[in-house]
Amino acid sequence: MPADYADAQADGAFNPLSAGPTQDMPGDPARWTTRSPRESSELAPLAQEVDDLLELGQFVDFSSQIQDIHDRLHPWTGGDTGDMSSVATSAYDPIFWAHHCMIDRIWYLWQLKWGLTAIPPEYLDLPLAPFAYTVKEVLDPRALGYEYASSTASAPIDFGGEGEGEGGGEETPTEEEIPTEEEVPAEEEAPTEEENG
Ligand SMILES: [Cu+2]
Repeated sequence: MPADYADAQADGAFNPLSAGPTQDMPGDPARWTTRSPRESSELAPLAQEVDDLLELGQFVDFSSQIQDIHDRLHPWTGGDTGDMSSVATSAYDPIFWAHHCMIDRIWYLWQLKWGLTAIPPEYLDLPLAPFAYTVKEVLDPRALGYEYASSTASAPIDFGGEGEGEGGGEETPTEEEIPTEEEVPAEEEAPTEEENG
């Protein structure tokens, strides 16, 4: 368990990553979440397993193995009594969100490696109730307003037209499309009168 999540205190105050408040549930009054993590050594093979996972070109293999990796982290963190071991309470633990972000990131890295055409087309229009989205609408995190840092090298981000006009969008820009330093105006450079027209 990383200290950022395990330590109850940070900078002399309560560490909000260490536990979260639950709400009143039948037979389980509002309280703070708990964990009972297992041995760190149990997680040692995971890094290699994730590398191997990204080499699986068949969606069905990838999907079942990422589900398995996801499933193992819940009881590892929660142990016999902790909230991460229970579907009803796991999302109250702050570490749940880091765990699910990592699963989502691996899924995105797989998409970047194998392409959207590797996803069986019959899944793309399935609704994701209760949300007003279909599968194909949530494949690209950039469309949802976020991005994963280590994935930006191969997939430039379009921040929505605030930039200098080139280099955004879906495709990796070709060399001619990447503006040279002279072509990119300095931010503080005011337009001349002629340019203002
Ligand atoms: Cu989960």
